[in-house]
Amino acid sequence: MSRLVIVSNRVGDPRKAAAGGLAVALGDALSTAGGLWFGWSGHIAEGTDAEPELREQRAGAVRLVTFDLSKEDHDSYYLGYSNQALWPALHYRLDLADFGSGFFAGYQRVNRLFARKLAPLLEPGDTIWIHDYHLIPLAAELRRLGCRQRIGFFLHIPLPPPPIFAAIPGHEWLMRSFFAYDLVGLQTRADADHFGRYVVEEAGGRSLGDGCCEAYGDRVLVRPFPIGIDVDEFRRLALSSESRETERTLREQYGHRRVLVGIDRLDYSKGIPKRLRAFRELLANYPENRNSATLIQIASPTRETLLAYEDIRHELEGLAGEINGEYGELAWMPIRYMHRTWARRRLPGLYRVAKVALVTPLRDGMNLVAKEYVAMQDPADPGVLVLSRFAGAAEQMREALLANPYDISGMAQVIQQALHMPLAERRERHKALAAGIREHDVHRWRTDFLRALADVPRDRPTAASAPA
Ligand code: ADQ
Repeated sequence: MSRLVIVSNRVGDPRKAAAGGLAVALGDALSTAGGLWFGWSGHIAEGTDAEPELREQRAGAVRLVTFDLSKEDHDSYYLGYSNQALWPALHYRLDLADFGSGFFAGYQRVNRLFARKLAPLLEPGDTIWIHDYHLIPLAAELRRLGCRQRIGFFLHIPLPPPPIFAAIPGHEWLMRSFFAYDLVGLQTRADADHFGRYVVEEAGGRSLGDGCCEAYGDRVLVRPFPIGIDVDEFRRLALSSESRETERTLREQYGHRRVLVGIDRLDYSKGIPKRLRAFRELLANYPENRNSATLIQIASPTRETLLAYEDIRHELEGLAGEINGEYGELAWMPIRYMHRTWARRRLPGLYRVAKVALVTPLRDGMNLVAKEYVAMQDPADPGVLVLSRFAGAAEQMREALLANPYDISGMAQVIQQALHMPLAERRERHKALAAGIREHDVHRWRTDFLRALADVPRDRPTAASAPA
């Protein structure tokens, strides 16, 4: 088996349970295969001029190799192009996208830096797996340096339809960059269809079937690989003292009430304000839930320095305060809002106590919280998952109660249905959902992707696609 080299913007220590779908899924992948994980250390270097040095740590069988970014590179590549241009645009939020001057140059410069630092560490037989929107052009940069290894790419966030993708300045260049890979993995069939449509409608190329796309005189294989969770690992977490203690405390505190839960990074794509508004509407339209239903919303801090994130934070604090002010009683607060990251070990306890999970993003690549919630339910008396039809997970999890997060009254109705669903229906839906998350777990995701990458026929010149 060839050595696996994973490249992502941030390198996570697979021994530590981190908050963030990417770190969790890749930690699982690397611990099994061994190999090298390469990326930014998360630190900003003092001074700006010197070429950054590589640092190496070992985590069991895995080598973790990282480097620092200069402040300028961090601001333009990471905060700028990745998180103020690509993140909103790929989540269909062109209104929030800032294609500011200097961002794009920083993005190109740092991708070149990644390639320059990584290329000397590579061995001829390596399989390279690059992750996410920060590093779309990395394969093209590596090809330019002569790397001929198999290189796969996985996009953790959505790939929007052609009219939205084509609004990104430089979209042609971005799309050409995908063609330097052997395999491009996307979360859903819909994302893969969008890619194929762009190739035909915007690039004048052809979709040759079975995910093979042809354009720019080159070919790339583009397929959906829906990411999953490690069901057993997550269930084991439920046995930890932290999880059990959390469950016990919550049951004591909320024993006779119905707990609903929302767990997200505090990001505008997650639709938290609309969720809170729907919960307010539930209390207004269905008064039997007053003094009974309690929404525990945990929103972990993320990208705090960006204005859009500060805005949403203030909006949420205001909303939670308003709703509690309007409906709260001395002995009951409708919303418990916490702006912090919960230790991963405590999450199972919270999922188990919740009768309903509200996973209602406006747009999400997949959403692993939906899968974690299902994994933690008691099959004999399971809770109900309310899932946005715009989460990638909705393509697989059809037995959830699907909701349109833009329709506040409709969402309130769905929450009401979830809170009052008969046991037989809850069991039936849960059974199907639990089978699905077990079948499409993180191991299946990893092995399907790596097998497809190993199987790509290599009958093309590998440097052909590097866009200028
Ligand atoms: P994220 O946007 O980070 O990931 P998600 O899939 O929900 O979203 O993963 C979140 C992970 O972080 C889960 O394991 C969850 O338990 C944890 N987490 C979230 N909020 C937390 C909190 N407040 N406290 C503690 N832990 C928290 C990106 C894409 C997703 C895609 C993943 C994986 O945006 O669409 O599913 O990558 O590909």
